[in-house]
Amino acid sequence: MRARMKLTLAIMAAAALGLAAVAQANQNDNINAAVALTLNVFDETTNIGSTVQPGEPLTPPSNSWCPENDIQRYAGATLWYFVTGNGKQIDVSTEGSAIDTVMAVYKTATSPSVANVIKCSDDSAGDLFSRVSFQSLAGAGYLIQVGGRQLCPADVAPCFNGAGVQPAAPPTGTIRVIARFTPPPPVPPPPVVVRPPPPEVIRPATSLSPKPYFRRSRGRIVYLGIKVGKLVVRQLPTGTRVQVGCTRGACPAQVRTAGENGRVEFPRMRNRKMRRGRQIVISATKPGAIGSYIRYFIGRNRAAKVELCLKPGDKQPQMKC
Ligand SMILES: [Ca+2]
Ligand SMILES: [Ca+2]
Repeated sequence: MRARMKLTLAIMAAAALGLAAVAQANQNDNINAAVALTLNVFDETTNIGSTVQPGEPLTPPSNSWCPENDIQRYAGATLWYFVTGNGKQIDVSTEGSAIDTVMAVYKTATSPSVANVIKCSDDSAGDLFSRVSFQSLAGAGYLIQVGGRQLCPADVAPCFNGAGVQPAAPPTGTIRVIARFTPPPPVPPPPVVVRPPPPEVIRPATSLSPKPYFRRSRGRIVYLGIKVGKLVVRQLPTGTRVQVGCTRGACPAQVRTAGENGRVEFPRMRNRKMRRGRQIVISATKPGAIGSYIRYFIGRNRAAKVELCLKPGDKQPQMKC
């Protein structure tokens, strides 16, 4: 009873605010005159003088499809509204109405019935106001029925059981209806995948400054290989370990580590004669980096360079750069 006293006070407050004065007449008394609601815009219409049409589904005829608080509800002096689904959640409420309302939503544009009712509500919006939320289909029509909550003589169930217990006259006054669309909850962003940075790639520049290495024999020049001018390895990340060796012991194994200038030179290769068929092998490596593996194949009077890459930690090349 306290709630109903609150509603009385709410009605008085609404009257003070002139709520009833702006309400429209009940032009949407009948189903085929349902008023189209604009989403997020209040409609204020009085149900004074509204009726229940013959065959109109009332809200509800039994508590099997409006079980709120397990008390049967019965809407009288009904008004009808219409919304078009937008594929999102739609929330319809009578909050702020001047009377105790009951509401039902039907998935149909023309013929509401027990078979197509979606949901009904008596007091879901609090303070005896009604609220129905439903997932709409884009383009589908929905009829909304709102009436005054029919009161039984003692306000106890059953209000109306078709066995002769008749309800009292339904409350009438300004009914305020709003349909809001509720966007679906935001989809959480995909987890950020933190990928490790790509490994550093060592791509040195090398030079031998080679000159043909030959001897004269009976007035003819016989090419024996090349003579290294100087072996310089440049464009090295700081800390790169550069190792130089030759096949058939043609040169001593040598190791240098690059400083900030990114350059190392191998003085023991200076003016070194490399006979045809020998190879100079240069590897440049650094922990965690893709290293460089270079072979110079000594020919008759030139050196052919082949460069491969070393996976981090490997000593033999397994990949092309
Ligand atoms: Ca009606
Ligand atoms: Ca109610």
